[in-house]
Amino acid sequence: KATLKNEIIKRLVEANGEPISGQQLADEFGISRTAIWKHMKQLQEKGYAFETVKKRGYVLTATPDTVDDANISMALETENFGSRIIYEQSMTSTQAIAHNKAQEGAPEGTVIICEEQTAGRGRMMREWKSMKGKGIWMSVILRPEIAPYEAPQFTLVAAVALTKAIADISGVQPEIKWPNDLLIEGKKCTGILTELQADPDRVNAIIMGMGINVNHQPNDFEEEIKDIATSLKIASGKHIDRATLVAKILYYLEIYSAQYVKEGFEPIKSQWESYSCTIGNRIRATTLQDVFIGKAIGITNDGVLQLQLDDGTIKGIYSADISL
Ligand code: BT5
Repeated sequence: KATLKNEIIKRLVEANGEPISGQQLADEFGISRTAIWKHMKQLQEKGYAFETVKKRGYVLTATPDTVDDANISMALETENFGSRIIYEQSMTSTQAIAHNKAQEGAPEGTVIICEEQTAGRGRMMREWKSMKGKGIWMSVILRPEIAPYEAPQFTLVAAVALTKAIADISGVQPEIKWPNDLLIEGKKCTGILTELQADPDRVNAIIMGMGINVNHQPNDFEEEIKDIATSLKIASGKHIDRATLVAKILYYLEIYSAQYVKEGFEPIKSQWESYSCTIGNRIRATTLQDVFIGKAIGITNDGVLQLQLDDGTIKGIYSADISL
């Protein structure tokens, strides 16, 4: 049902302003004109607008400011990612739902996305603020054939994909803060959450969670994050079409995760380094057990951060919060 509506929208987008008659749509999709008319009415209720050119048919004139499946589908340029999209207005956490869907066998590239999360989360069960209609709150199910120890590298793969997509669509180039933040002028616009379903020697699924502040105004941010967060709109000065950005993220994510599986981390690592604001700086790394201070000198081919401590020894950091 949802996919037929998506197909209709796609058809009207591809028509590029040429009217298409109800009869023609009915013939193409093998349903009655009345059924087409009902779909059009439901699409209008969702925020799509059509001009009906007398006797000649429908022209699409507006799409809603949502990340619904129809809106994303019409911007998709992927082979496979995003061919299944699960969308709701409100979800507890796209991450929680993605875990269930992955367990039920959802294929690689399945996207879970919503307008608002009521229980969005970061690492270590921290809260992730997910204001309605302002951001991209989504999880993508990946099924790469890799060993569990390689999975943290996917955070870095996603960071590169996100950075490129954001730069393409907004014109603003974020920096990557190891391991899972994207920053613009020192403020966080994006957080990544990589979670696993794995056997001891094999990954069954990676649940790749991404939270992006897109169209927030400064006043939209909650008290707790107003000093540390920014949005693409604040940084670029323009309203961003979220569905287009989602499609671009899926495009790069598909390319870079395939490249990773085929060629390993190295080609992606050099891109990652070019966007990083961590490497070369003196930082403080807070791990679960300890605090280490030193100079971040690079990441290994496994994505492990190399920290040169003041006594000259080099410490590999697998997971931490970084501050300057
Ligand atoms: C992260 O955790 O940065 C990962 C965030 C992942 C969110 C996505 S949204 C879709 C999917 N579904 C979910 O439920 N989660 C994923 P971490 O590095 O632990 O950072 C969390 C910290 O970022 C919080 O403690 C706050 O300080 C800050 N924070 C919370 N909400 C924020 C926001 N909207 N923008 C910027 N910073 C925020």
